[in-house]
Amino acid sequence: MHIDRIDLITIRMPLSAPFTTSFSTQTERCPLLVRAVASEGGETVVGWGECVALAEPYYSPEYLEGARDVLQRFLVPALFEWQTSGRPVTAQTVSAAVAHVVGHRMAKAGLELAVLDAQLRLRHTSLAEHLGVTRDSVPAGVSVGIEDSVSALLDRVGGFIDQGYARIKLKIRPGWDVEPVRAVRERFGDLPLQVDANTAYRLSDVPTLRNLDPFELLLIEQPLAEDDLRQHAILAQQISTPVCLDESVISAQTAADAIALGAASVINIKPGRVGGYLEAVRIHDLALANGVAVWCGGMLETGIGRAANAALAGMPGFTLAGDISASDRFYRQDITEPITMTDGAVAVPRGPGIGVEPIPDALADSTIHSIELTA
Ligand code: OSB
Ligand code: MG
Repeated sequence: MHIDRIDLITIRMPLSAPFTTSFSTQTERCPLLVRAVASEGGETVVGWGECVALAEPYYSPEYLEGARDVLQRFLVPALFEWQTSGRPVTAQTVSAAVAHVVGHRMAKAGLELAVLDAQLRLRHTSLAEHLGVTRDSVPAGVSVGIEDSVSALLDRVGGFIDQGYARIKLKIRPGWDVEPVRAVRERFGDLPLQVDANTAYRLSDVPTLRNLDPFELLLIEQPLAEDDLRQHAILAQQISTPVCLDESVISAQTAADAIALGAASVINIKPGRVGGYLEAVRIHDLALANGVAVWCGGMLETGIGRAANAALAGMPGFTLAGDISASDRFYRQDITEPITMTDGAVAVPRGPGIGVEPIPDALADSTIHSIELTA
């Protein structure tokens, strides 16, 4: 496969409602799409990837403009140099081609996905088939932001339950934890429910976190800081809610460390956070071998990343519902044909590659910045 050209396309998409977490309130999303034009044996295809870095470095060190800069100045040139020196460019070699760049996993993952999509399209294979996925659909969970009041939260959750979501995740932070969880349990009963703190607590908050025990949550996601693996292990001994890691797991190596330390009995796998779909698969395999449940997280993806996540989440170790919701959870208009939910599940895409592509008009209407890089 020859990569002829790579475009970095930044788009702006208004959110249908503000989304508040312990680290920020978002009203719009500006994803960076990676478009790879690739050819082989006289056939030319376009592969798409999505870099999930947020606009600000509040969830992880990466952010939109930084990701775009590192892609433009370091990652894409490194891939072209790798190709020019005669080494094969495939999704499996992207990580080696850019390994000398430290970190920047979301940027690397966006590039890898574009190359992977192109490669699979050239082989007329879907991502799901490539991953050995046999399921037709995956259960759809929804991540519900922090609201101004408990009654507003109950309205929001009720709306998602009416739509058929299979699992609800509540964002929490100190001052917005036990009360909203109790209210949701009282109103909606024993639905599959979990919480996500995005690092907002400390070990000294154990008494508060223990108050969540009676609600039999599926898990608490990332209660403590990203680099507090040992403290997560201590916390896991002191609460009955299973501890799940998100921000802390940036690679298969940290996943292995977290499992060995007892810091996580569940792992949220986000391909962007760990540097790509291939590393995500390695974490899946490791977790499966160790009896650790995994589920697929989300980063308010467009249809591009959402479709790829729906394929990944079909792998056998993904035994918990992911943050895999329909396009309309966040967007009135997606840039691809919308990802939809039927009977609480999202279909595993079966078309070539990731199975979706941007609708040209929708892409043009939302593009705010574009860079063309040629080999
Ligand atoms: O912590 O899982 C998270 C969104 C942005 C950044 C971090 C997180 C989230 C979500 C939303 O919870 C997941 C989604 O539905 O895309
Ligand atoms: Mg999370």
